[in-house]
Amino acid sequence: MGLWQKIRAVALTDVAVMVKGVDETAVEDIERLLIEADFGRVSFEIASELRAQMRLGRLRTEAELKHWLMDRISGLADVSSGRQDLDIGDGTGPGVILLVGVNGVGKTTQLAKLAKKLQDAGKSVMLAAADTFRAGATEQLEVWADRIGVEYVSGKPGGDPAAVVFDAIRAAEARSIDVVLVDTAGRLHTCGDLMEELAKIVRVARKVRAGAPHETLLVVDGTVGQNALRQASEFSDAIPLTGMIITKLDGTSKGGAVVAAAGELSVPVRFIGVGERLEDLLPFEPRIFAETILKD
Ligand SMILES: Nc1nc2c(ncn2[C@@H]2O[C@H](COP(=O)(O)OP(=O)(O)O)[C@@H](O)[C@H]2O)c(=O)[nH]1
Ligand SMILES: [Mg+2]
Repeated sequence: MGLWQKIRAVALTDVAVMVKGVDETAVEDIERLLIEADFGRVSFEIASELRAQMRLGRLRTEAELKHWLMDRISGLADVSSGRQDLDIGDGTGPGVILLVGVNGVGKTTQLAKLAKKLQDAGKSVMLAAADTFRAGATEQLEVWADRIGVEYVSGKPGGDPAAVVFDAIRAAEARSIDVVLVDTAGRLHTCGDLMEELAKIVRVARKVRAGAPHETLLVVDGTVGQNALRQASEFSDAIPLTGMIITKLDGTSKGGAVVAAAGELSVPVRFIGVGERLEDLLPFEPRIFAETILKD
């Protein structure tokens, strides 16, 4: 059962509810359902606003309740201030886009998808394999680069990731390439070394190319629940984030946690990953997200 079906079941089956509007028990049930759907502390905010609506005698029908929740969830998800396009700098040199996040969230896959998107938009792209930590990470990126038909720069296994970024930006400058997409290592986000490594990558990128990194996107698995906020705040403490990508939203109406985290940190969600194929990356639309979360 989806979230909306559950809400409907607890809130709208009662005849009294239909007559008088959503009642206190129903509000508490909805609050619990939001918590279960990973909305975290935002659940309490939504519930208390719902309670206020209830006291005013609003939200008497199923349509009214659904509409109100939809507005509330899309408002919550909307920290983008309308920004959609990727910032790739002023064109005097390559734009630098960094993807960061813990292991297995889908960084390398989203990087490939972004490369394809940029290429389709007429941009030349270079991939930088700055995950020198995990065995096989460079090969995985090379396979994508070949498939998409873009260049890549890699380093030695165990080598300094910042050096790969340095080389990639220099190579992109020399070849007048528009965008460098940097893949980074994951490991545990609690690992201090990783955060230092990322901070160094940012410092080096900034030194080689003014304004770089133009985007630093945190990739978060949309199914991880409350871990999302912890991951997001740890990365955001270490390096400035310009956006988030929520992955693995195919076949799940989860993702509430990531959106709640985005809201809490004021870091906009920019894209969502909805599958493993190159075309499975969509711009994040708060309204569509809310509709998906609350689909019948
Ligand atoms: N279902 C689904 N799987 C994804 C998505 N994005 C990535 N994956 C899969 O998640 C796994 C880890 O992806 P990878 O890009 O290697 O993660 P990384 O460790 O962060 O670089 C792979 O099996 C991907 O195919 C997505 O949007 N949906
Ligand atoms: Mg990877």
